[in-house]
Amino acid sequence: MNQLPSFDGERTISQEKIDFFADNGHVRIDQLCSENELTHFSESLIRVGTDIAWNKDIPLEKQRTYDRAFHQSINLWKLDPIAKAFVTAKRFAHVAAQLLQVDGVRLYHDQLLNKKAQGGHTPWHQDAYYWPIKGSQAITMWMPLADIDSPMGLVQFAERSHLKGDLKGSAISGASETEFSELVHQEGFSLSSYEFFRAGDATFHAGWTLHRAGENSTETDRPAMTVIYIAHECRIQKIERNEQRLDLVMYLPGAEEGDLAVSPMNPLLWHQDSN
Ligand SMILES: O=C(O)CCC(=O)C(=O)O
Repeated sequence: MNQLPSFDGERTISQEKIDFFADNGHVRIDQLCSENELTHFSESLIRVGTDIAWNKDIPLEKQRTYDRAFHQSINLWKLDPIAKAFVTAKRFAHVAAQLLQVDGVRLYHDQLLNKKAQGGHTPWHQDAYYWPIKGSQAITMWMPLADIDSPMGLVQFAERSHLKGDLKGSAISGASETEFSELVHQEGFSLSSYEFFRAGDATFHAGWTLHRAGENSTETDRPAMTVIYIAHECRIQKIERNEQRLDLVMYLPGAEEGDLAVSPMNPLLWHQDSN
């Protein structure tokens, strides 16, 4: 622990990046964490995440479309001090706050998404479908923990789809892949992805940005860490679906509809007054 690099500093990003995110619903920030810094965290993140991934012992061919997409493990920060230092990094939270254009952000939750060698595609979906958060006040950071390129399954974004809000599609599944593929065609969304990532490069996407990822056709795993941030003064919306109710219980325990989105699971990670 003593030798961990510090993420306590801020990272100011350009107005161009902020505007790009507002227009397109995603943005890339190169080397948000340097490859060298990441080497201190990646082993622990992958180990802790792999230990708790619910589908890790089921052969790929026996899994549902969603589970075949990756081994998914949530809230690593509660289990391991090294994971906690990464997930609660002020540097990453500061970028999230600038993109959301708010003066503070809290943690919603983290996840390791380890797309296994020969793992399936990640179906089209909107993250905010699951969240009991009012408005467009949440954002996902996605950071590969190794160098990766297209055959390993990179994220594809439907440009400007976040501006449409809730597209009322299905939860992530074979059905969402079919429905949203048709919608992308109908709406004429152009698609965008980034071809190559060095470990520590990151993308941020808005909660309502429609996105998917390709399959991993290689023999090498594609581990990526995500951290979801919420604006520090956002509120809990009227619950419309079971997935939101489940998220509320798991990630905002004790909070209810209409309340500020705050619980012991949502530490304040960056605020302009504490700097
Ligand atoms: O890593 C992936 O395959 C998909 C990522 C994703 O859907 C997300 O971060 O919201």
